[in-house]
Amino acid sequence: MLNRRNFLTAAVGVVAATGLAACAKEDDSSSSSDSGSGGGKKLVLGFSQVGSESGWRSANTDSVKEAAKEAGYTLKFSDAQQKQENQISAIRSYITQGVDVIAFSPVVVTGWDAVLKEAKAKKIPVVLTDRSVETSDESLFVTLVGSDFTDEGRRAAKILEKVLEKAGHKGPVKIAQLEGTTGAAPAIERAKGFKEVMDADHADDWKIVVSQTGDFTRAGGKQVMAAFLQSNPDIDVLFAHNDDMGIGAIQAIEAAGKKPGKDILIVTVDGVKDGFIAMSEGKINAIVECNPLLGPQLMEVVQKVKDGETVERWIKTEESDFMQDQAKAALPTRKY
Ligand code: GZL
Repeated sequence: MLNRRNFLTAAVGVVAATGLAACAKEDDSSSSSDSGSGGGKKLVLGFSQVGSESGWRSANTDSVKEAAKEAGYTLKFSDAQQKQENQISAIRSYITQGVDVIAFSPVVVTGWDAVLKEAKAKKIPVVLTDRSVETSDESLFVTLVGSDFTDEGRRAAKILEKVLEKAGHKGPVKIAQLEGTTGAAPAIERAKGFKEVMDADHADDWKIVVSQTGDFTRAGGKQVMAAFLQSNPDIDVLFAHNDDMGIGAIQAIEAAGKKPGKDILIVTVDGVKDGFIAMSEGKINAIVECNPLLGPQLMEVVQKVKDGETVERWIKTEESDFMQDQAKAALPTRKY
């Protein structure tokens, strides 16, 4: 995972990787490297997607496909159904096919070095999108196009302060946390960022009384929240790592005869349309946005990498945060 510490060490990686990309460019010099804008060989991009587990993921897939079409690239796309082995197989297949660039959103942070070394050996540059990986060899990927999940966790805690104040909550705060997919960068980092603020500013009044993965799905959120309510009926707040688990949890909260957004205050991450609808209905109290529309930025970077240009090590996306009273006004212009 990229953070300030390894950001600097990564700079070296960029040179190595760029050199790699340049090699890739050289290897391609035999065939014209035109990206299809005016004749010549179209850039071929191999993309391995996590799956279709959430509204965020669907919007992200649409953005990648539309942007590749717009750029005139040949896109080879695979849906891994949230299984790392499927992503590794897809990446191996792209290597065998000799694509120009490989891009993927790694379902979990570990277990990628072997296949990324195979791509490096074949001089195929790799771009991470959405989620990052943990690796000791920073030259195994050129850049990450995606959000700062740790900051999203901090933002969730900060906006929860506003939600609690608006709700007039006094005294200790018992928090349930619905975590994303175990081992996934957004799950690890959102929990880390939230805890940073909690430890710094709320060590004596906030407590995470229960925390478990709902795997970023609605079904997972509903099932785990129902179990939470059995073991911890006096939960004050739910922090869900994505809207879909929050929406699933709302169903469990209502089935238990409680009012989501009132009896249990809810903060989620993503900002998909259904999340905004739930917020406009008063069932979610605040949403920390995580932008899935990464396609255009990704295609721009892919072209630069193919052309052997130096790119930033982490290309972050712009994001906002929304309180419940902003939901209705924001809904008509939401792009996903
Ligand atoms: C975040 C992304 C996460 C979303 C979930 O960038 O990886 O995965 O928050 C999605 O909705 O399933």
